[in-house]
This record gives sequence, C-alpha cells and structure tokens, in this order.
Amino acid sequence: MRIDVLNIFSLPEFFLSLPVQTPVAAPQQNNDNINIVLLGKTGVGKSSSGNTILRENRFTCGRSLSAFTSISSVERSLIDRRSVSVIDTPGFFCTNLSHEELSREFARSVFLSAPGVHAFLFVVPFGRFTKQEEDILKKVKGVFGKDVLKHVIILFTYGDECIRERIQTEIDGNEVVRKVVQSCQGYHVFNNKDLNDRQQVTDLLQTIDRMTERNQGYYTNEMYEWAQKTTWEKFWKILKDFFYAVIDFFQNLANSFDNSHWRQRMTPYMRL
Ligand SMILES: Nc1nc2c(ncn2[C@@H]2O[C@H](COP(=O)(O)OP(=O)(O)OP(=O)(O)O)[C@@H](O)[C@H]2O)c(=O)[nH]1
Ligand SMILES: [Mg+2]
Repeated sequence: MRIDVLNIFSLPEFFLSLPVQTPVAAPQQNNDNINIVLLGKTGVGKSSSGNTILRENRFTCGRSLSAFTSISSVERSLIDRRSVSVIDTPGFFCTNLSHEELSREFARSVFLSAPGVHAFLFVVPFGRFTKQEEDILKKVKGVFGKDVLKHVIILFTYGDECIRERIQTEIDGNEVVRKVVQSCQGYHVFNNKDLNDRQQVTDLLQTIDRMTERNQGYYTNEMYEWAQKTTWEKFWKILKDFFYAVIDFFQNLANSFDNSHWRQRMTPYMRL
C-alpha cells in the first residue's frame, strides 16, 4: 500500500510557474541569410519542397516503400540575392530510424543551421491532414520546446492537385486544420512539379521575413539546448519513483520487524 502524503506531485507546476530566464530568439543581424528546416511525415514532399526553394534537384526524392531521406543534410543557394540554406530531415514515422536516431537527426538539423533557424516548414500534402500530423506537431514541441511554434509555417504540397481559390475556404471549414494553422505562423502552398514558379518561393521568403520580424529574431541553438535540458517530466518521474522506493523500503522494514513482544506489553495500557 502506498502512503498518500501531501500533494507533493503538484510541485512541478509550481516550479514551472517560477520565472526563469529562458533563451530568447536572436535578433537578425542582417537580412542576407535565411535558414529553413523541413519537417514532416515520410513521403510528404519535404525534399521536393527543398528543391523547389533552391530551384534545383539537390535533394534526392521520389516515391518509395521506405523513407528516401534518412539523414539530415543542408544545401545552399543564392535566391533573390540572399543566401538561403535548406535543411532536409528524415520523416517522422515510417522510417527505420529509432526514436534516439531521429532525435539525433533533429539535433543535427539545428546545428547544421547554425546560428539558428529562421523557419521550420511543417510539410503536409494538401487534403491529407490526419491525426498523425497533430501528433507530429506535439513531438516537434517536445523536441524543440513550446516556443518553436512561433517559428513554424505549414507548407502544403500538391498545390498542382488542388483548386487554389478554394484552399482558404477548405481550411476555414476544417476545425482541426484551422486550429493548427492558427497555432503556427500561417501556411503556404507549393506546387513542387513546377520549379520555375518562383513567385511561390518569393511569397514564402516574404512570410519568413515578416515572421522573423515579429519574433524579433530566429530560433537559436541555445533555445534548442534549453528545450533539451528542461525535461521536467523526466526529473519528476525519477524523483517520484525514488520517493516511492524509500516508502516501500521502510514499510517492508516495519513489516519484517517482530513487534509482538511490544504489543503484548502495551496491551494493559491500551485497555485503559
Ligand atoms: N504532384 C505532386 N507531387 C509531389 C509534390 N511534392 C512532392 N511530390 C511527390 O511526392 C513524392 C515524395 O516526395 P519527397 O520529396 O521524396 O518526399 P519526402 O518527404 O522527402 O520523403 P522522405 O525523404 O522519404 O521522407 C515524390 O514522388 C514527389 O514527386 C507536389 O507538390 N505535387
Ligand atoms: Mg526526403
């Protein structure tokens, strides 16, 4: 039996509510560099979107039963006279990578984009937003910290297969997608079958600029390291397990202690 002591387990909330100095976005020094990280499920068009941004087939892409991209890599190009770096990552789910390997790849993606990330593009094929996408966003927050959503833009692919004029209406009519778009920094639509449509890239870069201005900077490596360190849940779980182990230990000790002799001697007093 476990003893229900004072509600010690509400302490994490107390500690989390304490004002702490969290790293903030780093101010943009100049407007010449943009670092973009592509995130999303396997096969949604991350590498293709990277190629569209860079206007060249730099990342390998295609349809496959297993994931095409298995390690994070960076490619750079001069776009509208600015140096744009695109970091392609392996997809969530459906990869053969273990949870640890995937986490390591995300860490690599942040370090490849040193000194930080101007935009995380969360890639989703238009019309295929599922529960898995919601779960991925939760994981993204888990890996990069809750403030990461200030730097995330939804990038819908398969723009060639949807009616552009209806996209906003469709988003408004779908509560889940609408909420996700609102929790991030808006959306863009890409047709990855047309690398020559440069307007779609120019529009995206403008949105990233506005977002960076609003955030007064970009997502930094320090923010990532902070997100990794503050695994309060893990800390409290260890503490809680330790606490229960101590209680169990003393209870077992008390049970094994032969106190019949003391009980016998105390019986007359108990009757009083
Ligand atoms: N029609 C159309 N096909 C697309 C578009 N974007 C991607 N595709 C196709 O989708 C398939 C997968 O694209 P990838 O770019 O390899 O997807 P990925 O997310 O990088 O996949 P993994 O690296 O395996 O995780 C390819 O066959 C692409 O040609 C798009 O906008 N329109
Ligand atoms: Mg890929």
